[in-house]
Amino acid sequence: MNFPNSNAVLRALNQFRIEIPSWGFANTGTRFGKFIQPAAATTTEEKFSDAGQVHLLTGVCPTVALHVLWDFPNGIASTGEVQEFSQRYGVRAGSINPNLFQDQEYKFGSFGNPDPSVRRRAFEHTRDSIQIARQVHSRDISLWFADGSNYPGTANIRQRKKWFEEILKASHAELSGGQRLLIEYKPFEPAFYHTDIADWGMALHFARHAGPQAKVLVDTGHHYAAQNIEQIVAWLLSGQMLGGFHFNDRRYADDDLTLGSIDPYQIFRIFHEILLYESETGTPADIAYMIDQSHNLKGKIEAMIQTVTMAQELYSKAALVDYPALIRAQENCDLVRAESLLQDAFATDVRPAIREWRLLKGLPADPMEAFRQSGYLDRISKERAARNSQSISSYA
Ligand code: PSV
Ligand code: MN
Repeated sequence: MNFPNSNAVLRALNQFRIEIPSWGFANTGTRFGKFIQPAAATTTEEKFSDAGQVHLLTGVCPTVALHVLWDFPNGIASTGEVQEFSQRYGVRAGSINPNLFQDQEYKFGSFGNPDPSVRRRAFEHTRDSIQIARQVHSRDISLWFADGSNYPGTANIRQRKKWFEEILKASHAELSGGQRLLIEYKPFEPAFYHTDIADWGMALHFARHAGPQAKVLVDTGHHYAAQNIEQIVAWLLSGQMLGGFHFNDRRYADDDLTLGSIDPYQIFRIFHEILLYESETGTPADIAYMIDQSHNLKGKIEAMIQTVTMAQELYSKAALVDYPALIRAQENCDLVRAESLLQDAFATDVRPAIREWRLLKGLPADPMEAFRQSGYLDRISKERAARNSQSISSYA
């Protein structure tokens, strides 16, 4: 390898794992419509099969995030088959995502709904999801809420905050020892006036109030355009409140674009804050790295391999920062030197080192090429085309 500190890259690659979302393999769209792909997964088994391919070729995606409503069609009764798929396709169940936004009851919210029977139902679904997570040996339950309102004066913001506090605390009480509740925030969409958990401060408040096993989940797409996400990350790390990430990229809002496609330096800076924290404290940060992307136009499996590869590259680059030199430069207010240390690491071409690492691990040097050569896409396109074309006609 032709750069200093290349061992840091190998160490980083050995420890880096990233979770892929089951919904990234399914047909998705925008509110203007869906473009159906012949190879898209329509069953939980197919999602496991596709996730298994990504892990087989990259070696760093051993878990798949599951959405309860979409992947456990019979609720807790589906856990047996999920375990079977896990065995068959070589990827474990990862974070479990309750769905508190899709059913008609949730039109005016879930934990923040003025109707106590809906709040009760939302709590029960969360409790069942925690039980599902236990059954499939999964640690994290990721909570995202669409709750909010569209017009001033239509919702009692303080009252809803209180309901959230109560139900999150009651949900936390359902966790077993090793489990965690991850609380995600988002400033807007689908609510366009107020959102009940709009930013990291609100998520942090709710997590602290819920109990010690609750942490904050940062979805990189859930910020206003100019927000300094790495600062949020640094603050959450310093309070041991950062539980996980949903990675994706964006140009305007929650665009669900491929990680690093628009602003790779931002993801690098996020990884830098984490690796700096780990190097200074001497302890690994207990963070679940997850991808939250569903590609509407790109081939889904290719897009996932592209994302995972990019995540590895950016993480490896961040591992190249020379910390002693950085700390010296910061102490001396040597601004250009300090900034250059980040820029030099970011500019390093780590791809040859990653290829070497893959070969060392018995993985294909180029997972994308290996996927294209594998014939998997042709096979599933043929097998799934009929079902997917039916969904075109039912959609029209
Ligand atoms: C909402 O925008 C979100 O980021 C949440 O994490 C959901 O679980 C996911 O997207 C899929 O809808
Ligand atoms: Mn998300």
